[in-house]
Amino acid sequence: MALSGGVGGAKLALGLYRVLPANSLSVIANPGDDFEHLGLTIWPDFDTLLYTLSGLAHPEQGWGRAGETGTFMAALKALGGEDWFFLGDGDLATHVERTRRLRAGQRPAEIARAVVSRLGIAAALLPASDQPVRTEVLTAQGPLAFQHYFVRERCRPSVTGFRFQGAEAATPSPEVLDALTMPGLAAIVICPSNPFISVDPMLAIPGFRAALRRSGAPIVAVSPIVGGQAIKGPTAKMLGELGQESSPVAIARHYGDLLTGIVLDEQDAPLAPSVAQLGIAVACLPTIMRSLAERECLAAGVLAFARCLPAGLR
Ligand code: FO1
Repeated sequence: MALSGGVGGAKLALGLYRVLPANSLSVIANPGDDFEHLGLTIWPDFDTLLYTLSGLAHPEQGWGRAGETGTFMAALKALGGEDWFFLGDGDLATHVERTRRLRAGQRPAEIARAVVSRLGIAAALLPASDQPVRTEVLTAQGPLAFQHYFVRERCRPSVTGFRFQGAEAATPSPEVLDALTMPGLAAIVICPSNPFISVDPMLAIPGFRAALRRSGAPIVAVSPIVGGQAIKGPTAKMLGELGQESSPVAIARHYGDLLTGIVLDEQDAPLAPSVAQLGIAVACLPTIMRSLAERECLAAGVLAFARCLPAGLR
C-alpha cells in the first residue's frame, strides 16, 4: 500500500508496482489538488498516478500525457477563456468522462476502478475519500485555492498554513478501509511527496490515521528532502516559510509517531542519528529516481526495510 501525491510520489509508486506481484498494490491518491475547472472535475494527482502506471505519462513533465496536443487550449485562448491551467486534448477526455460519471451518480471509488481497469493497470488506485477534500493554501496575500497557488501563482506567495476544505465531513472510502484490512499487508509506504500539500490532506480525514495504524503494517515514509532540497516542487520553500529546517529531520518530525520508519537519501546519512532519536527507524538508500531501474531499486529497498520493522510497533 502506498500514499502518494503527484509526480515525485508516482515515481516510487511505479517502482512498487513493478517489483510487487500483479494486483497486490493499492495506491491512495492525494485529493487536495482536486478542483472544478471549466465545468470539469479534475483530479491531478490521481491522474498522474493513472498515467504513470499505465505508461501514458508525459516522460519529462511527469503530469499529463505523452505526445499531448493543445488544440483545445489554443481554441479556448482565442475565445478569451481561462488558459492558465493546461488541459491537453487527450487528458481532456479523462476529465470529461470522470465528470459525466460523477453527474450520473457514480462514486469516485467506482469511477477510479473503471478507468484503472480500462487502462489495464493491475493495481488499485484509490481516491482517499468519496467526499471532496481540497487544499487551501494560506498565504501572506490571503487564502488561495490549491491550483491557484500552485499553477496560476507558481508557488510564489509566502505560505503561512493550510486548510483542507471538506476534510471534517469526509470519511476514508470503503475501498481504502478494505485495502487497509487486507490480510498480509506488508507495508504502508508514504511516497516522497510534499507532506503539507500531498499527504496531510489524506491524514486530515477523520479516521484515516487510525485506519493506517489499525492495519498493523509498518508505516514507512521516504523523505522528499535530499541534501536540504526538494527533488521537485515547493517542499523546501514551504518548510522555510513555516520556520522549519529543510531537512529529512523536519519530515520525520512532521509525521511523528505515525511512522515506524523513514528512508533518507544516502547523502543525508549523517542526519540518521537525529531521526533515530525521535524513535523512528532509519534506512539510508539512493532515493533520487532518474531511471526506471532506480525506481524499482528504491521500491525494493523500501520494502526490504519495511520487512525488517516490527509490524504495528508504534
Ligand atoms: N501543473 C502545472 O504546473 N501547470 C499546468 O498547467 C498543469 C496542468 C495539469 C493538468 C492536468 C493534470 O492532471 C495536472 C496538471 N498539472 C499542471 C499538475 C498539477 O498542478 C498537480 O497538482 C501538481 O503537479 C502537484 O502535484
